[in-house]
This record gives sequence, C-alpha cells and structure tokens, in this order.
Amino acid sequence: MILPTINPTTTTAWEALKSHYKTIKDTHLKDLFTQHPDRATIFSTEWNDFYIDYSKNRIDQTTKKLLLDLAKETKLDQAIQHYFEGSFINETENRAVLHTALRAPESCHITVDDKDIIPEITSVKEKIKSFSNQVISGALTGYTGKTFTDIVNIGIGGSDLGPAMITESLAYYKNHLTLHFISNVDGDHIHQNLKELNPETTLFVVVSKTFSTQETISNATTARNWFTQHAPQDAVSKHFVAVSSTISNVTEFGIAEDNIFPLWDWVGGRFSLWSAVGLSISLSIGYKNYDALLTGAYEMDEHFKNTSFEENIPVLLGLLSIWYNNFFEVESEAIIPYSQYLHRLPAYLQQGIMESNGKSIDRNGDPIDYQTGTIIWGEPGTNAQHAFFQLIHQGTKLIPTEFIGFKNSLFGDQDHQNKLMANFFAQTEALMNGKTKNEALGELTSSTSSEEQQQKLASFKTFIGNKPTTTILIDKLTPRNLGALIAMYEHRIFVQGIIWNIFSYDQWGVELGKQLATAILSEIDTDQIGNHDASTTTLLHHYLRNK
Ligand code: G6Q
Repeated sequence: MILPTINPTTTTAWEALKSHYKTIKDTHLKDLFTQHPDRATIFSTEWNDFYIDYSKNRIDQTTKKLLLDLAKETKLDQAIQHYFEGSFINETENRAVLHTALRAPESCHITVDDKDIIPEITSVKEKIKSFSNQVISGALTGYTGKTFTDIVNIGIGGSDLGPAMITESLAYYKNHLTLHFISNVDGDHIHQNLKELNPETTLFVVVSKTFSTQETISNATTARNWFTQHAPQDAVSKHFVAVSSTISNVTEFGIAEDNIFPLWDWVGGRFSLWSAVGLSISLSIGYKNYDALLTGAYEMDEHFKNTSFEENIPVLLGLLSIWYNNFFEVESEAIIPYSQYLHRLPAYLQQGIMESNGKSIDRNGDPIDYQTGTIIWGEPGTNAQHAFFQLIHQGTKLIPTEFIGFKNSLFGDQDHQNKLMANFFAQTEALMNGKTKNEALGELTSSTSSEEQQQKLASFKTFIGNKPTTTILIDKLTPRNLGALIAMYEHRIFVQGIIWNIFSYDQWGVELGKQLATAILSEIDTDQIGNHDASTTTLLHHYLRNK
C-alpha cells in the first residue's frame, strides 16, 4: 500500500467535526459576520491573479481548524508527496498519476520505473509545437495543396472533454482554424459535422489513449470512409493524425507512425489535456498560448505542493466540500462561471470530479459507509439565474455554490462587464442574507392589497438565506489563469479522494455498461435477442421491430 488507508470516520477530527457540526448547523451566516466583522479577511486568500473568498461558508475558526486536523490525520501531506513523485498511486491499475509532470519545466527530473520522463515529454511538446506551427502557418497543406481550414477532433470522455472545454474557454485567443469535436457514437453527430466539411482542407485528429474505444474507432472509420470517397487513398496520411499510447492499434487502423503523437499510461484520460491530447488546443490557439496554459497549471502545482494547508487553495476548497458533503449531508454542489466562454466547464468538471471520486470501496477494499463523490452541476451566470437559481434561493435543498468571475472582460465592454459582475456579487449576497418576512412586508405596504393578503404574499417573497457560496475572482480569462484554475480542481479531487480513503484515478464503474452494450450489439446485428430481464427484452423487441 502506497497511500495511507485511514478510514476518515475513525479519526479524532471526524468525531470532533460531528459534535462541532451540531453547534454551528443552525447559525446564520449573517450572524457569523456580525460576530466577526473581519471574516472576509480571515476566510480569504490571494494567490497570483486569484482572490478566493470563502467567508460566506458555514464555518468558523474551529471548523477550519478541525478540517485541517482531518487532513493531517488522514496523512494528506504524505499522499501529496507520493502524487508528485510518481509513486504508483493508481494502485488498482498499477500506474503512476503524473499529469503534473506534463507541465513541469524541462529542468525537472521525474522518474517512472527509474527512467526520467521529462526528455520524452519535451520531445512530444516539440512535435506538437512544430506540427501546430506548420498547420497554422499553412506550411503543411492538404492533398490538393490547399491550406487547412478545419480541424476535427475525434475522441470521447477524457479525449474530448478537455480539449473541447479549453478551446471553447479560450475562443478569444483562437486563430483562423475552425475546430469541431466529434465524440458521440450517435451517427447523426458525425454526419451533421461532415456535411459542412471540405475534405481538401480538413485535418482529422483521432484521439484515443487505447485506440480501441468503440465510439472513437467507429467515428474515425466513418470519417476515413467519407474522406476516401472524395480523396485518393494515399491522401489519408496528410489528413489523419492520431494521439495515442497504443501505437500498434493506430498503425493497424492505417495511420502512419510519423503521424502519431504519443502519450503514456501514467496520464489518466480525464487529466490528459496537458499531454498530446491537447493537440487540438495548440492548433486552435497556437503553441505559445497552449504553453501558457501549462505554465499556469504548473504554478498551481507548486502552490499545492509547497503551501501550508492553512493557505492552500485546493486543500481548503476540498475540505469545504467534505464539510458539506459529510456533515451537512448536501447532495450536490453547483459551479457557476460568470463567463460565457466557460460554458463547458461544469460538464468538464463533472467528469473530473464524479468519475474520480464516485467510489464506494475504500483503499482497503472494504465497502464505505460514509458519503463520497459530490454531484456537480452548473451553467454560466447570468443565464443560470434565469433558470435554476430559484431552487438554490428558495428550494428545500442546501446547495453550496461556487462563483467564478473575472475582473476584466476580454473585449473591454465595461458597461456589460459591470452589469455581469453586479449580478455576480448580488447573487452571493442574496444567497447569504436572504430577505426576512418583515423586509418582504415592507416592500408590499404601498400595494393596494389587504393586510391579510400582504401577510400571505410576504411568505412567498421571503428568503431564508444562509446559503453557502465561495467566490473565485480572477483578474482575466487568460490561458495561464485557466490552466491554474483547472489544476486547482484537479488537486481538490486528489485532496477529497485521499481523505475519503478511495482510489480517485481508476474508473471501473464505466466498464459494465460497455460489456453489456457489446453483447447487445451482437444480438441486434444478428436479430437474436439473448437472455435479459423482461423490461430489456421488451425494449429490444420494440427496437428490432423498427429496424
Ligand atoms: C477518463 C476515462 C475515459 C476515457 C475515454 C476515452 O479518465 O478514462 O473518459 O478518456 O473512455 O478513452 P480512450 O482515450 O482510450 O479512447
């Protein structure tokens, strides 16, 4: 066992947190601010271009101390060391977890199986750089000599969400190339995209670590067939490149070895955008911006590795999440970016957070009897305010919400920016303070309704408040700051996984559905329905009737 295997509920800190919870659970955030007007200073931290305010959370100094004790008792410090050193902490797959090495400077030495991996990483980065430069500049052309106009990233899960989210988030920095992301095995997805493409000017980037994923191989095959219907067979090598750690599968598919950008088994799919999986990012925003993304992530790695837990952003935010999940027993957390560019961030984080920490067996192999894996959801503000915010404000569920905003807009329209940020600040204030019935009544007194009607209506217009929020205020949406933000979430996943005593870097839970789909596909293909439960059998009959 490399990582500690401590059941968090057996620690002294956990017991203390349980009793402490009883003393604080009914306290209103408004009262916490009245008691300690300096909370905003005490519970906030500044780092590079980030200002994190976690003072609107239902915590006091004792909560913070006990949560930090929990991190110490579960030996988080030792675990962090193992993580960065490349110990095989993905024990169920017998692998290191080293996406952090992908953003480390060339001067670092990080070894896996006694081999320094930095030179290999550097040489792949060089390959990404030179290839992106050539495609962007037009030095590399398609089979008819025309420059590329469209890049199609074919991949799914970790081989799609990262590059798709980043290229959307950094669309402001993009060049003339149009990016397309094809992930779903739903044929309508690829055919809708192909309809708009010109084979002469389209470059396909097939991304699959294993190069055996059903969706990706089907989509890549359909793309290649479409391409060769228009272009000669030998033009495939000019229009198809691959990102993979399984070279033999790629060459078997028909992509030449020179056109392969490798990655390694110590890069987990959902943490792979920092590897060659990020090729589409580099093509879209240029290598320099892609490198700045990596630098930002590296800076967050250093912060996480070297900062005392009291001021350590991923540690503090991870502990807050545990506080709500395990003591308040909240069911979900919302993440609301106040930037339309970040509209794919919640979906990206859903994979990172829920695939990593949605586990119910602990690191000893025993079933878990406490809550793990938080449910994450969200949409950009202000749109979300006009949709589901009602439930956060007045529903029966407690939903800790994270607000991500930027001080500066990218196009510099100050009028819009002020309106956007006014909403950003107003929401956390409203969620905290709420509105008392008296305040609601006060607003109604001038109306013509009777006092009885006013009393009744005021109940509907009352907000209890006391809804926890965390505010992440960043100077500007730059590649570097985005890199740091994503790395911050990656490390929070780690913190929570360590404390919950689970393995965060495997994903066995996605296997069963895949196995059954393979079996059902052959039944559909042969029109022979096998042995299923009555519901599945009936559904299959309905489907086959239409085939
Ligand atoms: C992520 C998962 C998963 C994976 C996809 C694609 O951590 O492992 O989302 O990225 O299943 O796998 P391939 O890259 O092997 O096609």
